[in-house]
Amino acid sequence: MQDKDNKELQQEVQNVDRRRFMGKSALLGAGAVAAPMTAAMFASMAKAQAKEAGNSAVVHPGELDEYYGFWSGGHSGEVRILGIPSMRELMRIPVFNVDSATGWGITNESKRIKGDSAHLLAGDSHHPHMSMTDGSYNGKYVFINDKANTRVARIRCDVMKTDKMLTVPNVQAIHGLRVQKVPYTKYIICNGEFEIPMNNDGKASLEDVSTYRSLFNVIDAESMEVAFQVMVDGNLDNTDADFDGKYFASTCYNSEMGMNLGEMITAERDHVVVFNLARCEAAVKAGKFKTYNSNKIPVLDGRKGSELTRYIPVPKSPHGLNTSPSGQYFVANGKLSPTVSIIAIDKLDDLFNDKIKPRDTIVAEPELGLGPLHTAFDNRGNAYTTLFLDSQIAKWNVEDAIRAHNGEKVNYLRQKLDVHYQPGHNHTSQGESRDADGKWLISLCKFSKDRFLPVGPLRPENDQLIDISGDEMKLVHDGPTFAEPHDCMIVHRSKVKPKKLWTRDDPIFADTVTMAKKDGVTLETDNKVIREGNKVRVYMTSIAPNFGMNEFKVKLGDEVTVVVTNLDQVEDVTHGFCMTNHGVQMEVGPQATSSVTFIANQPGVQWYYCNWFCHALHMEMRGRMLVEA
Ligand code: CUK
Ligand code: CUA
Repeated sequence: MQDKDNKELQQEVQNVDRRRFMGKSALLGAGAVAAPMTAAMFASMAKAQAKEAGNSAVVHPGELDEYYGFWSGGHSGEVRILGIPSMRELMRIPVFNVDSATGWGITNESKRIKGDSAHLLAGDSHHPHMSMTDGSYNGKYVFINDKANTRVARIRCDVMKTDKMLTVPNVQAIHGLRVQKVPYTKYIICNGEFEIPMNNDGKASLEDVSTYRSLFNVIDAESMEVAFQVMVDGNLDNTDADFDGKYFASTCYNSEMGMNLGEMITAERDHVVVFNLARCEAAVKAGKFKTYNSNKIPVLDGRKGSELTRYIPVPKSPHGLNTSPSGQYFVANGKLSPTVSIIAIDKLDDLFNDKIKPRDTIVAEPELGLGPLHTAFDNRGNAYTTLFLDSQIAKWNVEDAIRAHNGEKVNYLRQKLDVHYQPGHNHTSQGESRDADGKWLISLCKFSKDRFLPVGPLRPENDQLIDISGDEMKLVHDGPTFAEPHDCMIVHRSKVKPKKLWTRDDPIFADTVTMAKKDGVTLETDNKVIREGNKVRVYMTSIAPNFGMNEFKVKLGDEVTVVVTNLDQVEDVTHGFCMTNHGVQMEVGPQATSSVTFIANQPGVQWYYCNWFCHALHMEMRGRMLVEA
């Protein structure tokens, strides 16, 4: 299946190349150049053309991108899908926000998924990461954290909708998030960043910071429940997993447990905390845990001296933590230090068996420039580190950095490229998986300054596309983005298989189907009003350009639930439902059911209409709610 896709893609790429080449030579032929082209000229031109086309950022109208890019939306709370290399925004997936277009946060289905946090209107999403099998993306889920409200959500990639959300207990502000890579994504790992008292019930002294803790969280990817948590010393920041299924590592700042900036940066060194998965699972099984805040989640003690963790000292306030796709190294990015620390993963067994000291796992600390935040990798042994203060990407060679550390005279720095401006994360095509392919690099720049037309005091950010396929990095595209993508991941399109229509047994609206059954309603055929006291359930179908019901009657003050089932089987024929003057609207995809509940608080005639353009008679697709006073 995948091979077939790759073949198809290759064929397409060849066709594109041919078209582009013919276009250019035709242009040359038609121009004012009178001298006839020699065969040699033609050949060298073809060669130059072929090299350029090998990694072209041009995607012509009607052509498809080679990669899906999943972007976090920062404090917009959403996730976005971009096509790479065109950088065209393809879709927005509302997650922690409320979305007017799709009704996310408004419909009953989305409120059920949001669960105990459905009343929250805001979020701060930083780190989108796709589930993996044996270190390769498997196209099943994308997970994302909410720093603002301590949540983790899951997006189902077959429909590109959020299907699970969890508020993580015992911690505050989920920050770094990644997935277990090997043997498969059984767990999502994420960091509780802000330290809080254990228990945080306001009963003990809040001034006594000695009870404040930050926890590492291990969440079951299928059930989306917390499997266990590990208490650490210091504040956790970013995290990543190895390619052996054995270790997770997190950067850890504020080992001082300071409560203000000055106190947080006094120590010369902070840590990378390494977690031993097998030992943690065994400790949970053996019951060696405590519980807090009246919930049952096992909390293991992974503070200094524990069997479950090791603390590797690194320069103070490290930030990004990235595993090299070869599976050999964890790279911790210095932030305040101009260096990154390279940890050899094959030394961790010895570290956990106390045969070596923590610092013995560090095989190099190359100096790269000011403000290293995050590192990405290609498939040729090179790393790309964002330098926030220098506004640059440093390209360096990992093995050369290790040789230099061992005293050899080699220059590990390959190139520094100016980016615009102040980059945070960067990401290479498939670079966090085994399938790093060294084609594209995205630099997520926090400021765009002079790069775009001014649009008022608030400016867009700038996600820059960089061609890394050659010896030199080349900036090829500026991409303005709205607040505030922190991170992205880039997956080959052959790995993602979205559906074209919903299936009637989809779990996202299964509870609504159950409710209809209880009311004796068959959603696919019935158009019916069910009254129960002052609760009214209105079931209707839709087929372009008609709702199954042109009018229904309720009484002023009734609680009305409208359930719409879209019977259209045509790809892309999405209907909507909006009740005028009631602040509710929703998307109803082909073959899906959506529902929304509101109070009929205005007397008289209230029109409802379809708000997703579906048909030449889309404007006529409407009906009346008759509200009797
Ligand atoms: S953090 Cu934002 S630039 Cu939340 Cu991944 Cu480093
Ligand atoms: Cu149905 Cu527009």
